[in-house]
Amino acid sequence: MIKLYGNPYSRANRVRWALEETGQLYEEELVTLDSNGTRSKEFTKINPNSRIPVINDEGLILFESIPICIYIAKKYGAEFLYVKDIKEEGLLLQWSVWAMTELEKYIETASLHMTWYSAPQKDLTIGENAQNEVIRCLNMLESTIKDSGYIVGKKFTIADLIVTEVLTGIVFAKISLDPFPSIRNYLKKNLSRPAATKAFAPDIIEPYLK
Ligand SMILES: N[C@@H](CCC(=O)N[C@@H](CS)C(=O)NCC(=O)O)C(=O)O
Repeated sequence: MIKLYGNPYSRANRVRWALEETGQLYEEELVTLDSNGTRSKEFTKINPNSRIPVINDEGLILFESIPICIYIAKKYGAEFLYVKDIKEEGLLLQWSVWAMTELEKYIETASLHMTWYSAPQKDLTIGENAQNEVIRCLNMLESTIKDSGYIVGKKFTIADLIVTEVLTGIVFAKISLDPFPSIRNYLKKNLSRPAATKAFAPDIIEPYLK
């Protein structure tokens, strides 16, 4: 059985959702983000990078959430979560990497400075600059999904799952989705999937189901 090391308020959510989509049996070991969890000696033996998520699939230990999701999609969901055409694969990988290195990076910075930090760490200028970058990313995404409702081709793929899961953090970046109707519909539709309902703690997806 696949083992997931994660917790319900972490990037493990995208991996748990991918596993739920495939219907594979898996078990999750809860790992906290502290010296008893990610930073413990025991966990560092599993992931020397001291981060969750990690999976163990038949002895293969993988860390980094995006490659894990793509591995799960290709191995266990190739017919429905992945694509066959090499050009579509290029686009799927492009948007998946973009979700982490662009969208997520700016959502995280905006969230830290607009919601989580207090003085003296809180810096509204850094927060507002990051919000502007998120809005730039949202404009790109809005025009990409406007016609088909999907990132690649005409079906839900692992790229939609990754982008959607990254966007579940946007409430903390204090950015309204009102100017982005396609993205609002996209989040509602994707987070209403039965596998998403099973994968997420209800309070995480609730703001996007209205
Ligand atoms: N790029 C990594 C980032 C993983 C990451 O930052 N995970 C956080 C939880 S969401 C973590 O494990 N932090 C450990 C800690 O703060 O000790 C991925 O996408 O898997």
